[in-house]
Amino acid sequence: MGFLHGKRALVTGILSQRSIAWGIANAMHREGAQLAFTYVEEKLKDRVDEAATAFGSNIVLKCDVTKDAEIEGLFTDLGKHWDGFDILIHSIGFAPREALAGEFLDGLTRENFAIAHDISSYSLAAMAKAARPLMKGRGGSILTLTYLGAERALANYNVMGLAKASLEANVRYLAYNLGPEGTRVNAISAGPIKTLAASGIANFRKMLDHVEENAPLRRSVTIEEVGNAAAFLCSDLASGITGEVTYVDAGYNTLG
Ligand code: 0WD
Repeated sequence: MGFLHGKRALVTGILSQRSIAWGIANAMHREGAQLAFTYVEEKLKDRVDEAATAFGSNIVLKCDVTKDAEIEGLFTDLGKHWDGFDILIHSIGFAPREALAGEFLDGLTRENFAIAHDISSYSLAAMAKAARPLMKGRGGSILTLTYLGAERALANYNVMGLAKASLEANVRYLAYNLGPEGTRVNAISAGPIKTLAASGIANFRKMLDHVEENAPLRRSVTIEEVGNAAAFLCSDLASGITGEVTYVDAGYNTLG
């Protein structure tokens, strides 16, 4: 029996089989969790339907996190399938492409800043708030994905680094807020992985090559490795861990 047997998990952010969320869903399915999924817009629904089928689920719900009504509606709809659930995977991030290339100040506008923070950080707290009645008192777990650019100035990551710094603070405040009712909140800081979102970052291949040459493991990480760590962090095996950022990056962050 898998270590997530009996757990129900809502997975956001599946866009393709390359998505980090795919690796997470795969590991959670293997460990016995029941899964539900979200999609952002109608034209992407078919892909998410395919993922759901692959993981034995028929719960696929719409949620564009820029819309309050869709966040509320998501959990109202989920409540019709499940009277409660245990795991919320937030694998959502976005910044306008022009903000993810070249100089930080060149791509900086009030609008780019707002969009990056709204979709990549605010959405975690907004989803946690709307999910609260369904997650309360179950020993549940919320997990998001962050990146080293939150703590270090990295070329091209720019305004997304600010949004990820906000996201990591968000994890700590949510963990403090939801801890008394038994819900844990954590982040995985993943090393660079070639996904659709990553391809929006200028010179992404260079970042990947640099990690592969220099990380202690001399390679990058896979969505399977992030998925395994996510399954652990959201399981009862990690019942003492909350408010943390866990690195799954082949050790890259430990370099001086
Ligand atoms: O190297 C990487 N790939 C890393 C990614 C390293 C470290 C962290 N991350 C983070 C990302 O910043 C993101 O938070 O992991 C998370 C998942 O990213 P991913 O798996 O790399 O990317 P992808 O498969 O493209 O999924 C991200 C998704 C969106 O895809 P697009 O390409 O459409 O932006 O976030 C979702 C969407 O599925 N998303 C939204 N979901 C709900 N409402 C919205 C929205 N408004 N916008 C984007």
